[in-house]
Parts: sequence; C-alpha cells; structure tokens
Amino acid sequence: PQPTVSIKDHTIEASLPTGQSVTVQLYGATVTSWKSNGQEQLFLSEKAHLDGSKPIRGGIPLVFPVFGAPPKNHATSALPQHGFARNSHWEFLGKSSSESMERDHGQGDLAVKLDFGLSHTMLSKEFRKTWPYEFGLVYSVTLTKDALETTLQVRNEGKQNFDFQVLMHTYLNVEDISNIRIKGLESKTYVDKTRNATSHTEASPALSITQETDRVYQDLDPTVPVVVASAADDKPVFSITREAFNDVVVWNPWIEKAKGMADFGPDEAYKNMICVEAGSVSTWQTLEAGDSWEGGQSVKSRI
Ligand code: TA6
Repeated sequence: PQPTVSIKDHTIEASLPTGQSVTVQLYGATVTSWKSNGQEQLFLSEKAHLDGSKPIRGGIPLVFPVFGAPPKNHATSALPQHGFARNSHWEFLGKSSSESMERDHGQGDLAVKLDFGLSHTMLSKEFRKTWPYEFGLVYSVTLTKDALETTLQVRNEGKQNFDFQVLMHTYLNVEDISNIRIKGLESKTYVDKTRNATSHTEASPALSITQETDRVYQDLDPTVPVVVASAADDKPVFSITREAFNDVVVWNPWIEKAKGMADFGPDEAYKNMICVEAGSVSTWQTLEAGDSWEGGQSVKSRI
C-alpha cells in the first residue's frame, strides 16, 4: 500500500500505511499535526488562529529571514518578529513517496515528502517593499515511520547578496513539563533572553524546565541529538538532529507569559509543551546572488 495525500482547500494531509500522519497548512507552510501511534506529537494552542489572521501558535512555524525581533539598521528591520515566512501563503508543489530498503526485513520503509514553495513574487506588497530581495524557498516535510523531517532550501534569484536567519519553531507535545529533561546541551554556550540576553554555559547534562525559559544554545554539533527525555526512565521521548543548523532554542513561556498570549490556550498548557527549535540564528547566513543554501531537522519520536 502507498502513502495517501489529500488536499483540502488550504490544508495538505499525508499518511503512511503504518499509521503516521502529518497535516500542513498552506498558511506559513505550518505543520499543525504530526501523529504516530495515534498520538499527537506536536502542541497546537486551542486558541491558535488558523484563518491566516496571525501566525499559528503551535505546530512548526517557519522562521525566515530573521529570528526574533529584527535588529535596527538592517535589511530586516521593518519585518515582523520572526520574519514573513510563517505569515505568508505558500503553494503546494507536490508530493513524492520513497521506499528505502530496511536492513533486516528487506521490506521497503515508506516515506512521503511534501514540498511547499514561496517566492518573492508571492509576497505581499508590504513584505516585498520591506525586504526587496528576489528569493525562492522550497520547504520539504518528510514523514517516515518514526520521524518527521523538515528542510528549507533558500535560493537567491536576484543580483544582490542577502543575509538571512532561519529556524523551525517546533512546539513539542509533552504530557507534563515537570516529567521531561533536555539532554545534549551540557557545556554549550547559550544566550538567556530571560536574563537580558546575557551569555552562559550550560552546566546540566539534563536540563529541567521549572520557570520561563528562553535560551539560544549556540555552536552545537548538528549531528549530536538534542533529546527530550523522560525524567522517570531517562528514555528519549523526542530526539532532534540537524543539518547545517548549529543553534537550538529552548523556550517555555511558563505561567505569566502563557496567560499573556491571547492565542495561547488553555493557560495551563505551558505544562504540555516545550519548544526545541533548530535553526541558524546566532549569526547571519550571507547568500550570494544565484546561490542556494539548505538546512533542516529530523525529529524522531519514541512515542
Ligand atoms: O522561541 C523563542 C521566541 O523568540 C521567544 O522569545 C518568544 O517570543 C517565542 O519565540 C514566540 O514568539 P511569537 O512571535 O511566536 O509570539
């Protein structure tokens, strides 16, 4: 049996015969659901706007060409926080399914890949005015039996170089934030946005989240997984590896900030999510005219 892909007005859904499924909104090319073993792996706020009126609060919003509040006196200065990719209308470019031979059984291990495109010609007038570069983005979402992979290809189709940052703002679903630990960050340098963006070194081999947390861990080895592990048995719940993404942001709004976001609901839902966000955000990538660049993540789920 083959994967199935269904297209409903602004939503693309794909599922594998082994039961996994993924849902992507064309708005922002935002993954809003990833199910395996019948369980939702991503957090989506009950109050998320799904009508294109504002970026979706949950799933995997795509951050490009700037992470966070844009800097002053920069080509991105007039863009909204996290740039325009997550609040633009993308187009579905198509699907492909592949069969990678499994070592032991020799039976094909199915994967389905969905491609989405956004180019400068599709941007709103306002965004094109504020960031006037000719670019093309191809965002690929690949569903396999035990993982979800998201990759972004950035192409400079103009005559001027441009600088960009990119990040996959992944909201992971956790049963209880107090029962997980984040591993793979030990001895890494991070910028702590809850402490005036000061720089620190991570001492913990297994970070627990007990307050508002907003940290940009830098210069990680992309092939070393960042693991969301169970505090009870230390087993991995999620394991994230990256390509060309050397930074990982860890964010939980905690009580006050959760209450303060109108589209974050229910208020206590900060206990059921952790954002572990892979990207290239601590410096700027310069893309020369005519060049292209690619980066991405693979999120494995044990659940
Ligand atoms: O995930 C890190 C972060 O930059 C936090 O500082 C917080 O602002 C979060 O993104 C959500 O940003 P948003 O613009 O989606 O409300």
